[in-house]
Amino acid sequence: MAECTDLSISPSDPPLVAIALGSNLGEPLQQLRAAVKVLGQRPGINVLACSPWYCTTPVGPPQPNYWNGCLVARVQLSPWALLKTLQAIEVQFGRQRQQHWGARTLDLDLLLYGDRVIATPELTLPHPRLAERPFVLVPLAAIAPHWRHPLLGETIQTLREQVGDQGIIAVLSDDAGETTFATAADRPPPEPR
Ligand code: PH2
Ligand code: MG
Ligand code: MG
Repeated sequence: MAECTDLSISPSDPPLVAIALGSNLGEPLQQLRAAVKVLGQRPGINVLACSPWYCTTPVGPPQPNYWNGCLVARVQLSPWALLKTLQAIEVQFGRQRQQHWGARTLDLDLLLYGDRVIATPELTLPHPRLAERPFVLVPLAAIAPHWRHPLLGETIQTLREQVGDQGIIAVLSDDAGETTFATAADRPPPEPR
């Protein structure tokens, strides 16, 4: 008889997941902070860490700059149940089905679910573009540098070093309450005296 036992999840060991957050419409920072709170209030989702927020240049069609961040959570939901939850929260925050790679009030992307590798029409894990995107790897490396990409075998920190800082304009730490600009050129001009 064919065995069909999934040993990668056991009830006593809820898996860690990494989720990317992005917004470039409405009040992005307010929406992102509210989304972290809403996610953490959902049954079966325990948010363990949230990165600083990064202002990033848009990838795709012309549109406003994004604010991006990542969080790590422990979940007691299947990958598909978690995906449905993320989609429902996007809708709750006014997300419209929009242009491919176009502007949005809230984007929640499931990046990693433990070391699971999944390829179905509705869900691909790890996220297929995770290793290419500074706007994902820079925040993720801030909270999960040692997590290994289950297909590439490299750590998030190594992948982050490989992609560099392209498109990262500024970083805002909610703890420090301070915005740091990535390059002098992105700094607003000083106030005239
Ligand atoms: N998301 C997209 C398309 N382009 N660009 C940046 N900088 N950040 C994003 O989160 C982003 C994007 C579609 O999900
Ligand atoms: Mg996205
Ligand atoms: Mg998305």
